[in-house]
Amino acid sequence: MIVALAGGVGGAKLADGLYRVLPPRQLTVIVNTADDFDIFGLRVCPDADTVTYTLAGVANPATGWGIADDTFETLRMLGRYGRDVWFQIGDRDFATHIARTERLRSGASLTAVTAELVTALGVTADILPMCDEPVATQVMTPSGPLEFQEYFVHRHQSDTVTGIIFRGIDQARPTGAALGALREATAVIFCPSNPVVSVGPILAVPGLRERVARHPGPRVAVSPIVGGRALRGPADRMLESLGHEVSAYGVAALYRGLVDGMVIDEIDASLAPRIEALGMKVLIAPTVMTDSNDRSSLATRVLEFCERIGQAR
Ligand code: FO1
Repeated sequence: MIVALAGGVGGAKLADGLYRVLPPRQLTVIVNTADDFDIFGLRVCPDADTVTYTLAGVANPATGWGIADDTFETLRMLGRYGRDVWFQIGDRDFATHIARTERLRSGASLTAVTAELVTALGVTADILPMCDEPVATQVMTPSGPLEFQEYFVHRHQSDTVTGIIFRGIDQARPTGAALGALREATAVIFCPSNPVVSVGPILAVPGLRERVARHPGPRVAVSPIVGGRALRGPADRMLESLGHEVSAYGVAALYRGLVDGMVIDEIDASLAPRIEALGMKVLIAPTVMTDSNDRSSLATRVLEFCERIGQAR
């Protein structure tokens, strides 16, 4: 069993590669839930849905999130009723949030509901929320604290980030399913997701960081920073304003003590000695995934790297 830790679109791409190259039922993805929020009375879980839709082969290829060929009639009507419609939810995507919210209100856990949605879409990987309790990322900015989607979508990540808070994290607990998957894991893979607001909340669930730190099998991270820039999203600007080096080395430094190996892009090959000096092995590989072949190739390279690290232990 391979456990992958993932956030949004970049993480979903590598998770998809792993899903394609691993034997059936050998992948568990633990997803960030600190981007989750309520809108129009519905619970929306962007990262869980992005991973689920991607593995199900129904994700919108243009955005990476949402559903391919979705229509937006419900949102248009909500706009006519005067609702603020900055968060683009398609009609089919709405169905996911309605189904989830209904089950959560009837008392089901987020883990159980997510499993139902994943199964209904024909995905045979396990996709596990990092915890069942609500956790919400708050972004500190010079204009004051912002809820994550307000910062990310509504304000287009244009604010300088001076701090991050995961509200509710102290009450969060690792789920039995996540702990069970980690117990079974032959390797743990940190997907190329934002280390601060995607992988960060997963590791902030009390007990999970420690669990990963003492994991007996190989643990490998793929850098989401390539050539000093985030492939998508605000990770580069966030790292900089929070005082971290904006490079694959900066990401490796954040994961020190948690991973045995870093996968960095060919363009960053010169960073290898500094990353090795952190006590990590380095794999230099093409990490930019533009199509499904890239996803599978990178996943294969990452799994081989895990195997080599495992054998050398
Ligand atoms: N991201 C956007 O940039 N704009 C949107 O309008 C938007 C809508 C949306 C709807 C459902 C969903 O599951 C995700 C959506 N996302 C949107 C993506 C998402 O908010 C972010 O990519 C993640 O939270 C960051 O990982």
